[in-house]
Amino acid sequence: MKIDAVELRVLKMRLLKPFRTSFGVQQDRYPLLVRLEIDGRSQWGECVAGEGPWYSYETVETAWQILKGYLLPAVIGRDLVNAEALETLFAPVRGHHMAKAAIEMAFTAALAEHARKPLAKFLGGVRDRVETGVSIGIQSTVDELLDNIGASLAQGYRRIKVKIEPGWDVMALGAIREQYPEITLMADANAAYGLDDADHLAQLDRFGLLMLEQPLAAGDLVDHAALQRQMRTPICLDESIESARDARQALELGACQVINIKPGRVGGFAESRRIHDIAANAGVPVWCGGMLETGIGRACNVALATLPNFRLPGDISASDRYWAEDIIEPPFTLQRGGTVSVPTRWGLGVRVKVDLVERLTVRREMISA
Ligand code: OSB
Ligand code: MG
Repeated sequence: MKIDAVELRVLKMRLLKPFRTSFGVQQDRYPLLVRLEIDGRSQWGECVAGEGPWYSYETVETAWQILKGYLLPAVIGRDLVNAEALETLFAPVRGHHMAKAAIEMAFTAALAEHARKPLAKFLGGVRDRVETGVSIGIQSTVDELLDNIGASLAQGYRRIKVKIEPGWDVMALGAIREQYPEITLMADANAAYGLDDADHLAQLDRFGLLMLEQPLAAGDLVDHAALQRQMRTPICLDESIESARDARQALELGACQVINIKPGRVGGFAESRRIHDIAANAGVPVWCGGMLETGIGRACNVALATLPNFRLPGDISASDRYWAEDIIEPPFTLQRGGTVSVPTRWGLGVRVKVDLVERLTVRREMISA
């Protein structure tokens, strides 16, 4: 199959509520969408890069630039038999996995459609629904945090993840456990601590957390291994794992017991699958993270999370958790048991509301050979 041209767009979308992490607070999301033209048909994809270089060095601006300047010129007009062929053409560009993944995932969805299979089946998925949880940002008060958790549980979410940072950790988690001793609870620090905080972090052991996500800096595999030796709570890595190589080294070092896979962070579905397999062979469960995606990225995450070793609920909430109106149809909704149904139509499996996308677009450009 050949990609004839690619349209890049940035949308402006207001989050229903501001989202605060240890990096800062966010009210508007500027999703970068790609539309591949393949055999006269459109295939949409989403780049998950953030607005600023906090979670990753990649941003909406850098992804646009790397796509336009390097990645798209390397692939437009070339015959591509599979996603691995695309990866080979992208390989000379160091890093920039989110930019690469936007194309790789859209192209994989096109391959699935061509093979007349839903994306999940094309990837080797084994489920028709996936378990989801919510990621709750840092709140101004403990009361707000408890209200937020109560509302999420009432909606049917079965796993609660809360963002933590120094000053919003032991006290906040203690308050949650007092009110909700039994819920499946975990915390995500987004790299806000150092190994000097090991004694402090070890206090989290008493809360029976499902896991502690990314306590230390992205590059600190060795320090994560040292921290894991000092705590019972399983450490999960997010920012640290950008490739299958990172996953292998993290597991060899004992730096984590769980891996959060975000296909955008690792360059797409093919690399996600490799990480999935490495973890499965090591007996380590994985789950699918989220990046405040629109329905397009959400559909990709749902499909990926159907692979067998995605054994823990993902950050794949329903469309209405973040958006007043999603840009896809039908929107993702929460089903019984805190699950989301896997689309059964061929390819990406959801229809993009092109008129709405048009109205939300703040920047666009067509890239062709
Ligand atoms: O660390 O998992 C993270 C959102 C943006 C960047 C990083 C993270 C997150 C989330 C939200 O936790 C997950 C979601 O999309 O629901
Ligand atoms: Mg995280």
